[in-house]
Amino acid sequence: MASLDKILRKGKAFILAYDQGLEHGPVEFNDKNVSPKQIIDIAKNSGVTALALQKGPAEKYRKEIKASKIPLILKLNGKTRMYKGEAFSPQLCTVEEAIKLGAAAVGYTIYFGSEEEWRMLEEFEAIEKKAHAKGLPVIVWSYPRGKSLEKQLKTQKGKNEIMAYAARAAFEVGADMVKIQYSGDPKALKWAVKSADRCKVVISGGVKEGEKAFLKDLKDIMNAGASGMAIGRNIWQHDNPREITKKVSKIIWGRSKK
Ligand code: FBP
Repeated sequence: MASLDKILRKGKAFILAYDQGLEHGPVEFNDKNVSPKQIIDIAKNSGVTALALQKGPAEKYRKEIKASKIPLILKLNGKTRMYKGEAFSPQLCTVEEAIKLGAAAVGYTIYFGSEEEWRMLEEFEAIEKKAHAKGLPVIVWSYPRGKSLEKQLKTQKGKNEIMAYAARAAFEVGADMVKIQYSGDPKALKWAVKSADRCKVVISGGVKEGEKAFLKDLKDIMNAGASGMAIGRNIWQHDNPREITKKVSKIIWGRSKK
């Protein structure tokens, strides 16, 4: 198993996600967060253990990322919101490019359940093999999606089952860490973490929420045994990103049970 040590502190991760420029578009940004430079500044000496980027920003801000000493997670696939077909996220970057950019880990989204699932599994298999041969850990953004899941994802029971399946499927295909979306049920998350076995589970931040609700979820998530968070909008869309970053770090390292 490739070591995740570079992106963990005391076994926990706080990943700052900034691939939304491709996934959602600049509609998510404002004058304070539209540049990767601003995000690197938020992450510096803040408790953040890694920054997740697409290839373009990672290449153009290579010098700043290196100087910040924040480990880089390079996302190897992605898609835009302009695309309306059955969920599919094609590979945009290789393991070799990630290594050249000094990445500490690579990330890949799999939309389990999509009609295109097999294509992502094929691409992922090649990436996982290459990355592990080079000692690079692999993180799966495990986001079950697609027409076949629409009905199941409408109920809490369905959401819980799918969350655990997302975590387990990533473990089965060789991921070292899996990033899943929280169903809102801490007991179900505990089962998802157990299902992921030796694959570490981090939770994705989601759309910007009120701070109180966001921090409450975060406490529940850490107490359920997650290994950390991979947050984007709830940090850099916050009025005071440095302040919320500190609060998140305090919960990740201060309050969790394991
Ligand atoms: P957020 O914390 O902003 O939700 O970011 C997490 C993330 O996984 C990003 O890495 C990614 O760009 C985005 O969510 C994808 O979200 P979706 O596919 O749900 O639009």
